[in-house]
This record gives sequence, C-alpha cells and structure tokens, in this order.
Amino acid sequence: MANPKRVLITGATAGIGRACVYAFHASGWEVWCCGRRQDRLESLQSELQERIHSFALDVRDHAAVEKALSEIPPPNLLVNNAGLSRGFEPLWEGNLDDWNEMLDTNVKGLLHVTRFLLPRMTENGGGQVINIGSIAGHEAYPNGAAYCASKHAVAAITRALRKEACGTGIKVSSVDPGLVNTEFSTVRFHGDTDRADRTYDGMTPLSAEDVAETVLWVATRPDHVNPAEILLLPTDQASAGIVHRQDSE
Ligand code: NDP
Ligand code: 8X3
Repeated sequence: MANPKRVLITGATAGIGRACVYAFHASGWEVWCCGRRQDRLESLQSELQERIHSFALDVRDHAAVEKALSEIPPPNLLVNNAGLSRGFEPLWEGNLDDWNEMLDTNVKGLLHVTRFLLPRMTENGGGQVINIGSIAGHEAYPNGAAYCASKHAVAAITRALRKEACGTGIKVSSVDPGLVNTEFSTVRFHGDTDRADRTYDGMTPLSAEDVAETVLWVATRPDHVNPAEILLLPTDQASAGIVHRQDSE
C-alpha cells in the first residue's frame, strides 16, 4: 500500500482543528497536530492511537515553532487553523492584550509556521497549504476591528502566497467560514458562555465537522485543481451582519 499522506493541523485541541483531525484520520491520512493544551492532545492520541502524532505548541512563539517543526517530517498538507477572537467592543475601547493575542496568533503564528514548513514541503515534492480564514476576512463588522483586520491579513497572505508559490508544486487555498459553533465565541467573550450561546440564538450555525469536511474536500481535489477560496456560510447567514433568526420573524 502507498504511504498515507501526512497533514499537520494547528489548533487541534478544539473546534474546527479537532474536527479536521478526525476527518483526515478517518480518511487514512497520517495526522500531526498541535495546540497549547497538552491534555487534549494526549486524549486525541489515546483515542485514535494509530497514524496520530501531537506536540504542544504556541504558534506565537517563533523559536518554539522552528524547534518543534524541525523535529517532524515535512507534511504534504499544512492546515493553518490555530486562531481566536478576543473581545467585542468598539476600537476605542479595545484591550491591547486582546489585540496582541489575536494578531500574534492569527497573523504572525500562521506566518511562523508557514515560513518554516514551505521550503521543506517544496523539497519533499510539493503539497498544499489550507488557511482557515473567515467571513471576517471578506467583510469588516462593528466591534471586530482587530479580529477582522487579522482575518483580512490571512486573506492577503493566502493570495500573496498563492502567487509566490505558483509553479513550485505548492497549492495555496483558504476555507473561510461564517458562524461555526465551537469554543470560539466563549473565547471571544472571555469565558461568558451565556453570551457565547446567544451568538447562535434562533439560527443553525455550521458545525466544526461541516468545515472539516470542506477542508478535506479541498485537500483531495486532483493535482491540477485548486479551490482557491471557499466562503462557507450557514444557510441562515447571508453576510457578517445578516443572520436569519427564528425569534426575529
Ligand atoms: P476554538 O476556540 O474551538 O479552537 C481554536 C483552536 O486554536 C484551539 O485548538 C486552540 O488551542 C488553538 N489556538 C489558539 N491560540 C493558539 C496559539 N497561540 N497557539 C496554538 N494554538 C492556538 O475555535 P474554532 O475552532 O472556531 O477556530 C479555529 C479557526 O477557525 C480560527 O482561526 C478562527 O478564527 C476560525 N474561524 C472560526 C469561526 C467560528 O465561527 N467558530 C468562523 C470563521 C473562522 P489551544 O487553546 O489548546 O492552544
Ligand atoms: C468567525 C466568524 O462572524 O464571528 O470568524 O467573524 S465571525
């Protein structure tokens, strides 16, 4: 049997990243995954057992990224998923720690990982990078200036890298979801789960599995096909601000 393809998924301890771990593993891929919460990585490893490797990593820490990634075999696919939103208020009330955490993770973390792995993937015969962007990279909405800026940056990085990598054997794609019910809103609202739950009141959001299925689809197109950018919305959502809710009828 041919060797399985190898994927590295960042931010694999929750939500979309963890759903990607399951989806790729179930499709026979060798899965390498990371995140900061070691206990959750260990649970994934003991549950899946084979073709799963994990290591704790904070993608904001450039030196740690280079050290950790120098110790793993180059993947055929990199899924840059680690990310977060922190805070939801007008810019003039924004918290500097929140901004730093979002920009350092969503933008610089993605750059750190990609910068280190791309030359190794190219030397290894090529592959694919799939960035998890967001509808917030297509539209800017009130109370989300820093998060939207970070996801517009992800869109810019995806588009620039696609042009840089054209002809190198590396495909560059993004999957850009709308509302997905994960730990995302709890993180955004600093642990206020009631407020987080209200994000999805009266509407049906995407699940992490919906997004993972799309990431897997993007990763399994023929070599000559690149789904460059997919905006994946729940049917109840038409734009960042237009969400149909049963209660509002
Ligand atoms: P979750 O909060 O459920 O998961 C976020 C993941 O990112 C966790 O595994 C977390 O792991 C990891 N992470 C956060 N900071 C770091 C860091 N510094 N270093 C390494 N890993 C980190 O949210 P989602 O699954 O929803 O979010 C995943 C991605 O999807 C993000 O990029 C988000 O912006 C994007 N997205 C989410 C949407 C949504 O509505 N949920 C919609 C559009 C895009 P740990 O804490 O263990 O480090
Ligand atoms: C996460 C989705 O609408 O909160 O990127 O920006 S949204």
